[in-house]
Amino acid sequence: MALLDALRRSGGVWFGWSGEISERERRTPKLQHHSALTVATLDLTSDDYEDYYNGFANSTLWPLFHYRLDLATFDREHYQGYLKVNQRFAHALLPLLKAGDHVWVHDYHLMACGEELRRMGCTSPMGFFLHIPFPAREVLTALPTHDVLVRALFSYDVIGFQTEGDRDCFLDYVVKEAGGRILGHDRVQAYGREVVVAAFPIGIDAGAFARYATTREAGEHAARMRRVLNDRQAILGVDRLDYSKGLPERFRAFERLLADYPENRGRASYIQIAPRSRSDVQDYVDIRHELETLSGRINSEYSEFDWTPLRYINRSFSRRALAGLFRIARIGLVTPLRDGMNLVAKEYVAAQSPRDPGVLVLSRFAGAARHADGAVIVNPYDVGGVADALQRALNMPLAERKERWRTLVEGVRRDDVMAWRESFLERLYAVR
Ligand code: GDG
Repeated sequence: MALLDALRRSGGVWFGWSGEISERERRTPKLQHHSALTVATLDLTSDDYEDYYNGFANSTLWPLFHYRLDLATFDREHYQGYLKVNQRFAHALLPLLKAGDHVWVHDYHLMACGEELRRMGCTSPMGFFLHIPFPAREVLTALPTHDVLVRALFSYDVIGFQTEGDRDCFLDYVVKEAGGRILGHDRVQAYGREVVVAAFPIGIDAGAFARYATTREAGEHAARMRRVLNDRQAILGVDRLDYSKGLPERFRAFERLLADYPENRGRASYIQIAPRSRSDVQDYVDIRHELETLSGRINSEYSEFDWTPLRYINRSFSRRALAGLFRIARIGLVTPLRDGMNLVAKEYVAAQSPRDPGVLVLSRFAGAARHADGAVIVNPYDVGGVADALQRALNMPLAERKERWRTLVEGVRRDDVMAWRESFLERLYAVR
């Protein structure tokens, strides 16, 4: 989404996994041409899907980088699968590159892709952007192959992180584990190379999202929701069903709100939209069961025949429908235990009506909290603290809501996806 319109304008190739599994290990990608944009994709084999995607990417790197050492598995076969797919992607990409091209690689699935491109003689300027947090050195070093992976990152010319905090963790590793040197002007030297390392906080297309919120589809969803709410206040969460998003803690915080502030019984409803993701990984099955149990408990304890406290929905909605729901929710509840940025927080802000904006309750552990002065910031582990914040937000006077929203929306509009993309590309284009 973030890159599509830039690629459409500048022309270029989007290259990645097709999302399909097939047993034939093709070396050449499938190409689809959309005027100046070419979409090139490769399928994964079922072994790749297990070892690379479900394995090293989503059962090792994802939990580890989100500080969940307890969930991370370390399996050599998974790691070999990760390297193999990264190499295969590099081999398939190389013939598509032309002189003067720039390569921008995204996220933890493809950290080792640049190294293979360089090994094959690719001299194009290459950038890498990590969408998820970069963990503290003490956490990263639990990964048996931490040094190989960080070394691989030094094949890129520009390494981008979501926040200064992530960048600092990376630099701490490079200096203390790899004997690297920080040279100033975002330049860092290690493993015999000099690269740019900087923070580029990602944003959204705020204008487009605000427009979604006033479309007919948005209005229809908002009206349906209003009918069931029947003048009650809505607390809304929208997250991929992932253990990093802090959903069990969030359910408990809502339960605590009803217990500690009983005036909200029959007056506030919590709607949680959580489309399933990575359902082949056991930890995702486990969290689903935990949430089903919790929502059942809360609803059976507090429901009235004319009031359902918690609506927990496991399917996805269109972006316009989401925008409509965001607009009428009094609280946008975004409480990940760790998150690179969290775009839902920004989308909630963009979708609000200036005349009657809602309140963003945001975890301090989301990258988005770094530039969110108008939000009510919470510690998601502190269930009672989140319940107190919900109570405060539910009772916040209109004048304060407006003031907080104005501060927030200014940031969301200024640090939008275009600014993110341009600031990264500027650094990449400056590479000689
Ligand atoms: C990773 C990092 C970083 C959600 N439900 C539906 C739906 N969504 C959309 C949201 C939002 C996107 O998915 C989720 O983005 P997040 O940023 O919240 O989280 P991750 O998926 O974990 O993304 C994260 C991000 O990369 C970007 O760098 O911010 O930290 O983890 O746009 O609205 N979209 C639709 N239906 C749904 O039901 N259409």
